[in-house]
Amino acid sequence: MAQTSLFLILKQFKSLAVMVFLLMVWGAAGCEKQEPSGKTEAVTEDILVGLAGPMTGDQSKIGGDLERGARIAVEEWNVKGGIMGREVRLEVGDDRHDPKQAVSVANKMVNLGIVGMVGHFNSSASIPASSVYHDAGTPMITPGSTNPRLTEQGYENVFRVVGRDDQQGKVAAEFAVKQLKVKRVAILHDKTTYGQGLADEFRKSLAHYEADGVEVVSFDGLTQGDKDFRGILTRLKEEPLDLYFFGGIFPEGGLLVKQAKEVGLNVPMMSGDGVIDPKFIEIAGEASNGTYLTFTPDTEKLPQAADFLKKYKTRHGDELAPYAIYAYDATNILLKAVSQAQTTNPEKVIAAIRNIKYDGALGHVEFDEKGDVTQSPYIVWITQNGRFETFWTPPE
Ligand code: ABU
Repeated sequence: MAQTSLFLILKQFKSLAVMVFLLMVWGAAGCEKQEPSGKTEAVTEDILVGLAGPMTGDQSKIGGDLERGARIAVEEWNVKGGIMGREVRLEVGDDRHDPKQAVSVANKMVNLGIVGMVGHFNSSASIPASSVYHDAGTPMITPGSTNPRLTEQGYENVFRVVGRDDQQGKVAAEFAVKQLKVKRVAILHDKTTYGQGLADEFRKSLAHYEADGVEVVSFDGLTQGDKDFRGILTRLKEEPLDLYFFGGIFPEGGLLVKQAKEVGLNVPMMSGDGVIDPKFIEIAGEASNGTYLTFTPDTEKLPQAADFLKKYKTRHGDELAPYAIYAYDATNILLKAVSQAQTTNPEKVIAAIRNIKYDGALGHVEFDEKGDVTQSPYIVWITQNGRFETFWTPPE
């Protein structure tokens, strides 16, 4: 089979000749070699890429998508012969979208000698974990964390291949006011770094339209993991409202729209990139129809995404996996940087990521001085007939 890598074949045979060959490759790769910067390379035969996200629990669909996307990238590099003659291997950590667990995963990854981290997904995990990677000098590229604070810390090792919630909140507010013509808006959030942060950004952007009579009538936090939001939704129903906004992730987002219909709150919900997952539609059923969401443009329409999507769907089926492609590109950027630098020395890999010009499945990626992508990617989607469809693109 074409994908059977040289490394797997080598592992099958324990002859003396193979052992000698492996030792030569290992030596040539400079395991534990001292780089000019003074930093010691990881003591490992393989090139280890870390990946972490919510692999178990209510957001595990996203964690699985990330892992499947990253594995395709790793496999493609190994089919090409690895990097510097070394096999690339993925080490997966489960942070359960819990900040403490994320720090624990980060420490484990650093101790394992990863060349860099693809992760974490949740901003509430990425931000505390980023301090661990920063102290260790380990590069980190998140495929999903959008809270602005992540790249505002001044950490030279931190990057993201997604946009930021200040950009996302602005697009959501512009759409709500100029397209939906809303005047009275309620805002809910899940009290997480991402959810409350996005809700704050949406509120800030709406404030620019106060002179047009736009008003935020309430701003309330829910508890992530709760299952019954009928109380607060019933209270919102008593208000004259045009829209309610939710900053949070699909498990709560799905319950909110479902229960809103049950209590008779018949105005649309708008939310962000944490809700765009097929599980949202599965949870909410028909009530999901008419929900507006900010996310990036449709990858199905990107010619450069076609090969990845074909490979992904052949292996894992047609179910939408919005963040798999982000993990795929993030992994490729990290590995391209290692390949360009021809070393796993973290300072050199970070410098290579900073200067990268990468044409991947999502298009062209370059990073600004903070580690953010140079273009704001957000458009508005709608849920219709049990599927997500692109709906509105902000004017340039
Ligand atoms: N940006 C989608 C949700 C992940 C996060 O930033 O927490």
